[in-house]
This record gives sequence, structure tokens and C-alpha cells, in this order.
Amino acid sequence: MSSSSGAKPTRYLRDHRAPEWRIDAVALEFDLDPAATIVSARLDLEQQVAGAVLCLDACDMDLLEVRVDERALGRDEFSHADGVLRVPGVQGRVRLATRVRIAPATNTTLQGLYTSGAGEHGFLITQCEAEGFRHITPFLDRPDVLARYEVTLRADRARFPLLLANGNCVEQGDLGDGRHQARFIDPHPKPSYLFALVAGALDNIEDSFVTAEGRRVRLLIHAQADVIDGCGWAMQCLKQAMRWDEQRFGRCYDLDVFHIVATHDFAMGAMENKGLNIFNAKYLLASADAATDDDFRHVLAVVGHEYFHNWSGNRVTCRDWFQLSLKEGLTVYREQEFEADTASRTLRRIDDVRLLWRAQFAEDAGPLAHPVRPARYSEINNFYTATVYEKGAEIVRMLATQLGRDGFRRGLDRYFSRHDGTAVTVEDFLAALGEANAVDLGPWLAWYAQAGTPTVQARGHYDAAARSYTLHLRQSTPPTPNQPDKQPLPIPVALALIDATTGALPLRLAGEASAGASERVLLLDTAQASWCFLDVPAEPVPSLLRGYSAPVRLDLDATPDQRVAQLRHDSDGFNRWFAGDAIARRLFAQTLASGSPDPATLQSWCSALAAALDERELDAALMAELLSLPDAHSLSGELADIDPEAVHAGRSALESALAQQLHARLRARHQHNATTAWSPATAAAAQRRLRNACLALLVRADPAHAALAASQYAQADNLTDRLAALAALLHADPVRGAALADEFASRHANNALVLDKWFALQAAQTTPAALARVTELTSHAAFHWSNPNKVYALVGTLAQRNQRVFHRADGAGYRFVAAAIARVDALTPQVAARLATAFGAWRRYEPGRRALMQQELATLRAKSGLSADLCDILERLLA
Ligand code: B3K
Ligand code: ZN
Repeated sequence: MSSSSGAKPTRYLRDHRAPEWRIDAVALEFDLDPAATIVSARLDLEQQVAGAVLCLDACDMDLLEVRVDERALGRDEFSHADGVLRVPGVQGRVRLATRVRIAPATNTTLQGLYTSGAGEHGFLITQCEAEGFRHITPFLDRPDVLARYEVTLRADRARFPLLLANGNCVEQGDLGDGRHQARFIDPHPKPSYLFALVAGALDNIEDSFVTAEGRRVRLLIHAQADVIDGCGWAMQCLKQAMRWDEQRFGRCYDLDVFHIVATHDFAMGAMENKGLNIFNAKYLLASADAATDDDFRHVLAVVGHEYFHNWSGNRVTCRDWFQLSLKEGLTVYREQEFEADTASRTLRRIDDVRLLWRAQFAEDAGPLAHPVRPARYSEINNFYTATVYEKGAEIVRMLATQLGRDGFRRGLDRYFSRHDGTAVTVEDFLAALGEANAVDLGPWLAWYAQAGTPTVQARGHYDAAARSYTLHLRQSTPPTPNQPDKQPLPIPVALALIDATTGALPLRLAGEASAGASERVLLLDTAQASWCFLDVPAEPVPSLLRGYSAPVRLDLDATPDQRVAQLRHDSDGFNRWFAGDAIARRLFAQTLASGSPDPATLQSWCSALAAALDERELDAALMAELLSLPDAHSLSGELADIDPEAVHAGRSALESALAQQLHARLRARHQHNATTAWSPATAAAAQRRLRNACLALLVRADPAHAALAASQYAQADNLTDRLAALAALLHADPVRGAALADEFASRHANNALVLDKWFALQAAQTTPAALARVTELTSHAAFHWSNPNKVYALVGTLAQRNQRVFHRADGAGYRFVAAAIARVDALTPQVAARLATAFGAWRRYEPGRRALMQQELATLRAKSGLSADLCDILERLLA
């Protein structure tokens, strides 16, 4: 086989077959040693299809022994090649025992069993989702094989005092020779991707929780001694999440203990292993001096997310990996609602929509576009995407909107009780929700099957004589790879009609006897439809997609005045932001097209934001978001032949214009919002958010505000304010900024996570010197190519968040990132593949850059020895 055909064969949803063998019980024994760990497994198997040969997944391991019903098999009775252990000649019920040797110390892929940290501080840890378990022991490594696990861990006591696996610990003991052991039983059947073990010298904090069912649960968070102090916030979040899931969705925890373990060496955010969550330290640690307000929010969200998986994913799991969004979309939705109920609903919604537009709409508009339930995949790890997660969550949100709060709860109750302990499909999910509400949700399957971002065109017509307002809605979805033709989708459009004097009008549709509430949800489920509202005294401002009720692009023919009115008066905070964002985009488009924005629109936009700054009642976090323009990537979203220099210039001009107009108010707000003593409370964080949004604009209005930034830096008692001040200073006065950046690095030299922010901040600088600095930083003592947090902070920020420098006209940004991808691929293929998606929009850039990117991708693709993960992405990018 030639080295340039590394991608795995394609799998198709339509080819799915039920497993030919079942595994009822698993007993695993680990003799743990970083250099050579021996894994002994005993599987109780039962053949489901007569004549089916037993084939187990088994990768990267030395097979030492295979026994069937206690008899050791000869070498000619099985084969082990290409990741498959084949045992022909067995049938019915059999007990298969295997013994294998694996080498965690040299496993840099961060899947399977590997070591986190170096030297005597290193500890052993696992990551199995999606297909890591097959690197630990031979198994039917697919999510629809659910088994009960009993696990025994044995290791050197001094080096590995803590031994953890899923479930309840039932026995611990000394083995002599300095070794000890612990045995665990997980009573809940689970798929292999939820298996986990941890062994090492870790500290912990402990708390407890009594469930609504009366179960007392021990809660433990384990981390290395130097960071254990940062785990208190996560513990608080965990208890909040447990209570919230009981109250909002009636879901209780089901084991006597719940562990969370922190590691710095993790390819993603966190992992929901049954009873033993493993977290990237980035999403677990939080303290005033070492975490920003956004970090505090992310810890809340991710702790919640992984905990909520205990039902949406673990108790009810996916039949196959095509159904991944069944657990991820649903769990992201639950996480969003948790944060919305616990902290700020509007801020969370704006964040989600910004992410959806930046990541998911971009994905849907390029060569990597795929449906929420993909019809095919080659490497499943490449499908943990914004589409599966974020668009998947939007579908669940639309269903919740459509069924109403109680109806959705009823439906989820039905789903969990009907399918508890089984592996199911999207069809099962829709059937449970539909049956509990006596509606047919069949048409919603199209949202899972069809890729691409729909556009909803909205045209309103006011008839003064008839006092009626007619709204015409029309939907269309552009073609995507392998899907040229699109069908209409059910799109819930939440709407209000705003009257400039009276606010939102009570709504009465033609055919209705009287007016009802002032907000309602229209369901557009055909290519086009119209609604006629009666008793409308004057031409209203339509407020559509309130709360962003559907993941679509809105093409609304509102006048600038109508948009400004909405920005000023809409009763839905999210839609005020939505209107402001639409105006900013329009001004940006005008700047790009003709060199400057329409002065009247610019003026009324600035006036509306000035008025917002004067509103005493307005939530400070929402105000901060109103002041923050879309980033360059987001502004480029609908452009063809993108010229990054023009985008940068247009955006900067708009930002400066806004800053100059609001200058006095920004200063006042910056001063007024200085908090006295730091607290992580939502209101205090909102004040800091506003203060720092003001500072960011002030330095754009006038570099003389460098002094303000410097003094904020000096006085800051928390990382949010310090980091924001540093960012502002780097913009206003790069020389002083660089000196302060050095101060920042030495102040936080011992904190890996804070240094990541320092790396990222420098990789986000849009000045021409930024690339040289980033290159230099790859030699910094704290930078490691094997650590995903470092690679994402430096290379990821440059490639995904710094359009101007990544897309330098001379191609130097592309060369740097491509070389980094090749280097990372040799260590952590999943991370390399993710970095490569930064090239996803290459065809939408102007011809010069397009050619440079194509060249870089082709050169990378031609290299020998690339991972299957990276090959898959490169082939799809170039197809
Ligand atoms: N389920 C994990 C993601 C696993 C990624 C595997 N490549 C985290 C989460 O979504 O909760
Ligand atoms: Zn998840």
C-alpha cells in the first residue's frame, strides 16, 4: 500500500448491522506499569448470528495469550492482524480470555491508556471515546455492545497510591512487594467508550450530595498537588448541576461515588466516563488569579455537560457513531439551559449564536459540510464537529420550542424510561418525544439528514387601510458536498411585532376571534408561507427568530431605521443584540463595497448604542456584547474572494468610528464599573465584561488610553481585568505592551493554563511582526508540541482566530501552520486533524491566497506516514 493513501475505508450509515456477538460480562485485570502494562481480560460472549466468526478490535498491542473456556489456543487457532483478532471455530456461549501487553509511556496519541505528565509526577490515564478501548484490550469496540464491568487494578503503591476505575470500589488490599490493588464494580451496563481508569499520586477534595431519591453520593475531584486549590469552584458547579438535573429534568445520579480527575494532557475538553469523568485542567481549575470570568463560566458549563451525559449518553447511549449527535446535541442543549438558568441566559445565548455562526455556518459552507447525522465517515474522531454539537443542540432547542417546556419534559421522560440501558437512534428519540405529545415528529428527521444552512427570507407588508400586516416567509438551503438537492425543513420562527410607541403588540392572526400573547411561534414547514396579522395600528417592526429560534440565516428587508428601533426597544435582549449585529454587518458591507459606511446609518447605530450605555437597567453583560463587533472570520462568513486586508481595514475603521463617537460614555462606564473586591458572581463578572469592552474600544479611539490600560493592569486583583488590560495595551502601545507581557509571563511562570493565555494573546496580534513572534514562541521552555493546550493556544489561535496573519499574502502563515500540523501529526493525530480544518474556507479566498493554500494542502497530503485522521481531513478539503 502506498504511503499516500492513509485514510481508513469509508463506513456508511446504511450498512449498519446489529452486532453478531454480544458481551454480557467483562472482567479486566491491569498490572500497571508505564513501560509495559499487562491487561488480562475475560469476556462472556454470546453468538447472535449462527456461523458468525468472532472478530475483536485489537490495535497496538502484543498479544500474549488467547484462551477459550480455559483452554489456551494454539497459534493456528486465531489470527491477529490489521487491528483485528480473529477467533474462528467458536460458537454459542464462550468465555474468551486474552492477555496483552501495551506501552502507555510511549503512547503520545492521548487515546487508549497513556501517561500524563513527566517523571515521577506522571500518572496513568485513559481516553476511550470513540475507539480508544481497542488500544487497551481486544473487544467488540462499538457503542451498541453494552456489558457489565469488573475491574482490578494492580500497581506500585508508592508511585501509584491512587487507583480508580468506573463504578464503586469494592475491595482494596496490599500485595506485598510494594504493590497494591483495588477492585471496582460498575453495576450499569455500558459501552466500552465509557471505560476509564486512573492511577497515580494525586491530591483530592471531597464533598457529598444527597440525591432526590435519598442516595448519599461521595464527590471527589482529583488533581496534582500544585493545582488542587483551584478545584473548589468545579465542586460547587458539580453540586449545582446535580440539583438542576433533578429539578429541571427529573434525572438523579445512580452510583455511590462520582470522581472527576484533572489532566493537562488531553486532546479535548473533558470526557463523561461512567462515574469517573476526566477533564482537561483548562475546564476544571478556576481561581481569581489564574482564571478569567469566561473560564469560570466554562467550568460551570463543562462540569454540567459531562455530568448530564450520565443520562443523555451513558444510561441511554448511541447505537452507532452516526448517531453521535443524539448524545452530544442533547447534552449541549442541556448544558446551555443549565448555564442559562444558573448564570445569564442572554449572554449564553449570544455566545452560542456567535459560535454557531463562526464555526458551524463556516463548516456548512465548505468542503467539510456534513449532516448532523452523517451518512458516511472514514475517521469518526473527525466528526466531533460544530455541526454535530452546536447544530445538533439547535435542533433539540427547536424541538423544545415546538413542544413547549412541559411537552419537551414529558418527551424526554419517555425517551429515558423507554430506552434506559440501551443503545438507540435519532428515530427512537423523535418517536419518544412525538408519542409523549401525540404529534408526528417525522419531518424533523430532515434536520438530521440534510447539511447546509437554510436561509429564511422574510418580507413584511403593512396595509394601513386594513390595519393588517402580512408576513411572507420563504426558505431555501444551498447545495453541499454529496447533497445537491434540498427539501424544506420545519423551521420555528418566534415572532413579535414591535410598535414604536406601545412596545410588542398582542397578536391576532386572520381567522382568530381575538388577540393573544405578544409573542408566538410560527412553523414554516413548506418552501414558503404567509401569515396575516390583524388590528395592527401602525407599521410595526418585525422581531423575528426571537431568542434565535432556528439555526438559519435571516434575510429581512428591514430598513436601517427599523433595525435601530429594534436595537433600542426590542423586549427580547437577544434580539436587541441580533439587530445591532445586523446593522454592524450592513455597515461593514458598505465599507467593503465603497470605502465608507452610510453616514446616516452609522450615526443612528452609534446613537442607539450611546442610548443603551445610558440605560441604567440594562444588563451589563448584554451591553458589553452590544459593543463588541463580530470578528473578522464571522464578518467574512458570507463573502466570496475574501481579501483579509480589506476585512481587517473595514472592521478596524468601523470599530474606531464607534469608539470615537462613544468616547466620553465609554470612559465614564469604564470608571464607573470598576469593582471593589473580586467575586465570581454573575453580576460582578458582567460589570467586568462591560468595563473591559469599554477599555478595548477606548484604546481604539485614542492610543493615549494606553495609560488607562497600564493603570488597570497595575491595580487588577483578578485575571480577567489584568489580561484585558494587557490586550488593550498591546494594541495601543506595542512596545510597552511587550514589556508588560514579559511581566505577565514571569508573574504566572508556574501556571501552565495562564501561560496558555499568554501564548494565545500573542498569537492573536494582527501586526506584521506577529508571525515571527509566534515562531519564536514555539521554542519557549513552556511550549510543548505534545501538549494540545499549548498547540491550540499558539498554533490554533493563529490559524483559527487571526485571519490577517494566518492569511498573509506571502503565504508565510500557511507554511507555518502546515509545518506545525505535520509535526503534531507524528504525536497526536486527532489534534493535527483538527488544526487542519482551519483551511476549511480556502476556496472562498481571493485567487492568490486560494492557490497558496491549495499548494500547501497538496504538499502536506503528499508527505509519507501521515495519520488516518489527518489524511481524512486533507482528502475532504481537496476533493
Ligand atoms: N464525549 C467527549 C468527546 C470525545 C471526543 C473523542 N474524540 C466529550 C463530550 O462531548 O462530552
Ligand atoms: Zn458531550
